[in-house]
Amino acid sequence: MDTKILVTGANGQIGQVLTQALKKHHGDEQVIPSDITKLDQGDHTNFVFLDILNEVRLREVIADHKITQVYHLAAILSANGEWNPMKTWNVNLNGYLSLLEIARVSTIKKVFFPSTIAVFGSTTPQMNTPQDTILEPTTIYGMSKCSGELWSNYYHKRYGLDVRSIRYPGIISHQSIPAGGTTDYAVEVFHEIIKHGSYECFLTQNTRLPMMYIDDAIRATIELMDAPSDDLKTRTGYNLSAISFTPFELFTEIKKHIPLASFRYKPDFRQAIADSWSESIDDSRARTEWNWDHQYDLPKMVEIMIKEVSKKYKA
Ligand code: NAD
Ligand code: AKB
Repeated sequence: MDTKILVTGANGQIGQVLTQALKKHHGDEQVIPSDITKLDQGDHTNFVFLDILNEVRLREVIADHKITQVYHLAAILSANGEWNPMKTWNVNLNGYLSLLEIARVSTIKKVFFPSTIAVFGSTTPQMNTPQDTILEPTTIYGMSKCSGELWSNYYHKRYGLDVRSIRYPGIISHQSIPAGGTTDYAVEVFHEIIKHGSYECFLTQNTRLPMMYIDDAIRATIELMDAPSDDLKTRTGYNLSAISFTPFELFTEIKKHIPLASFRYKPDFRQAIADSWSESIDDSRARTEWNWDHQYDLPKMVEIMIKEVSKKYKA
């Protein structure tokens, strides 16, 4: 059977870039992007409206397109999740359970579930967080993703469904302006500095968090999904790491390019979320089992972000 890929939440920060990368990798016609809203601009090829909570429609889209793989990105992120915990649980976990149940008895052979560093909590070792560790998240987003990981593992062990997952760190990209997450400051800052020359950060200057440039995240996702199944011993979520920095370190790097840039700090409720997460991650298992290696460090990421975000505002 031909590979046919459904991407849910395809219009989000990761989805927009991943959809294009999947089209390049598998062919335009093989990829069906879906979301609850349509983008104003950009590539709408094969786009379908799909609310992950509409099980009937989900079943219909999978059957109509004879879907064989799903990249299930649809979710509500950490900061937004706290405004409506029940809705977040419903979208992030119940939506995922409907998909797993359909996958078990349909044409679907492989599922990608994006997990997150939000599965960690204040009882998790914060430095070099191990793969197998204490998972006691305190956000509803982290709780839903932690449960999602356990369900992924269950469906793999019990039904042989080929579910693969990465615990993404905060993703930094220039293609869209993310909203609703705790790591978003590291993207927002580029837009604000380039537009206005100043930025007020919602985290304190010494809040260290694991981060990753989008190209590394997309390559990791496709490499994990292409890896031989027998090599993958972890069916909850792989720890994945690239860079780890504080707002102060990021802003110092930005100042090397834009010396007049000014920064202030005004922590809000997102500070407590960030404080409960890890500072750095041990991803040696991903490096051993499917040869993961990051390519972007802080200086390289900052240079590209300034160049690409500047182009947007010049245009
Ligand atoms: P995003 O918020 O930018 O995009 C999520 C998309 O899901 C949006 O386009 C939204 O319209 C869609 N969506 C929301 N509710 C839906 C529903 N009921 N049905 C269908 N679609 C719905 O998120 P993102 O940053 O692109 O993240 C994608 C995935 O990766 C998420 O599952 C997220 O938890 C995970 N992740 C992201 C990051 C990051 O830093 N971006 C880090 C860790 C994990
Ligand atoms: C968020 O901040 O909620 C996301 C994540 C790390 O999962 N970027």
